[in-house]
Amino acid sequence: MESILITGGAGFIGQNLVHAWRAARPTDRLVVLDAMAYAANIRSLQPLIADRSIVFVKGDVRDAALIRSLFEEHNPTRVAHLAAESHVDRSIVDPEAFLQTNVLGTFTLLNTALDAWRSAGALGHARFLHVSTDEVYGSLGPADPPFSESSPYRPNSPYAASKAASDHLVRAYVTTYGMPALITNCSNNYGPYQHPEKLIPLMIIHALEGKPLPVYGDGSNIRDWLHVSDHCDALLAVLARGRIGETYNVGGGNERNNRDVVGLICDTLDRAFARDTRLAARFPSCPAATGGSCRSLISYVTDRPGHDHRYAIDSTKLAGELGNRPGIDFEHGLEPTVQWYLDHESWWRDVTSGAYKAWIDKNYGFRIAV
Ligand code: NAD
Ligand code: TDX
Repeated sequence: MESILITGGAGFIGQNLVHAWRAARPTDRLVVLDAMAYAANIRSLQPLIADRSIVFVKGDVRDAALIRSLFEEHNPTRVAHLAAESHVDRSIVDPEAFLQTNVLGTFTLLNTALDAWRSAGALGHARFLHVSTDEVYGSLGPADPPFSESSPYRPNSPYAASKAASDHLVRAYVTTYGMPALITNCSNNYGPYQHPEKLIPLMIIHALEGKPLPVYGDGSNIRDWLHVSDHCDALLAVLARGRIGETYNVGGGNERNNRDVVGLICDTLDRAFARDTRLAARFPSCPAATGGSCRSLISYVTDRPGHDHRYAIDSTKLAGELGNRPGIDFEHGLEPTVQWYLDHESWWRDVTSGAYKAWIDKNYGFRIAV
């Protein structure tokens, strides 16, 4: 049995990781720390909190006194650090929050974990996993090889720059202080519990509500889609068997451009409405409710400033060293993801009320059809 601290455990990947960890290692003590910022939701964790299979703490990774007290009380020897501001468009509107959480928060957590492990003589067997992104490597041209662990850092958005800074801090702590840390840089995740500000849930929900599907620019930008459960498997493998001080890239092997992704979402929804006639009564504004296609809602709008053209990940190192490979191809992962949002309407209605509406006005209000 081990004691694990998961930060950002109420976010999209965090919730999936908590469930994956519980299933894979049921006797471990899981302590989940999350500030419960706008993207957080603990509904799926509530049964685990109620039956005491996890300890949930609402708090900020920048709060050194709180982190110290968590180490004193629970003695975690594993940390999975996921807490972050994670949305590129928000980083363009309000970069400061990204520097606060992603840079200062990572610094505080690293520093406090190092002190605690040093005092407890635990540096030799502890592990700190910093969960980062492929966006630190910048953007690829159409013919470039995928990003490898030795690709240069060329972050283009304030989000990517803040994650790059946090990666550098982790690396510096390994080299300077012997911090037992590892870094993963993964591609775009999708799956259950993703906040509706991100491409895939946003498009599903807009289509259900009969709203325009705002594709930035000409929709030719390419992302490498990784199902969140494949990502969680990779995180478990790296934490268990990765080499200290190393970086592992995690990709899905599913490069798709945004035009195709949005088209596939539309086709998947059209099929779901044809299969299940009750959907028309639940979502009467969706074109598929009256026999039309969700594709009619696609609208090309003003591009994201500094929009990275293409991400692709070379996961050879992860597969070769740890035997970990993604198992879910995009078309097979998308269908149940769309179904999850159809089955969890009250979940996304909750997270798309209030402040979310203000964000949609702010981010999409100025974009014009192109
Ligand atoms: P998310 O935005 O859904 O969740 C982030 C969580 O961190 C939220 O629950 C939020 O409340 C919490 N948080 C924010 N600020 C905090 C603070 N100061 N203290 C404590 N908690 C705080 O993000 P996600 O998509 O789950 O991403 C998780 C991690 O994975 C992030 O580090 C992100 O950079 C990285 N990542 C995500 C993707 C992706 O496609 N989603 C891809 C690559 C890397
Ligand atoms: O309304 C939209 N229209 C659109 O065309 C939105 C929200 C996005 N897009 C485009 C921008 C990107 O090319 O879709 C693509 C995906 O966008 P996001 O879902 O915002 O993801 P991205 O910017 O690629 O970043 C994601 O992957 C890397 C995560 O949000 C990051 O946290 C992660 O590090």
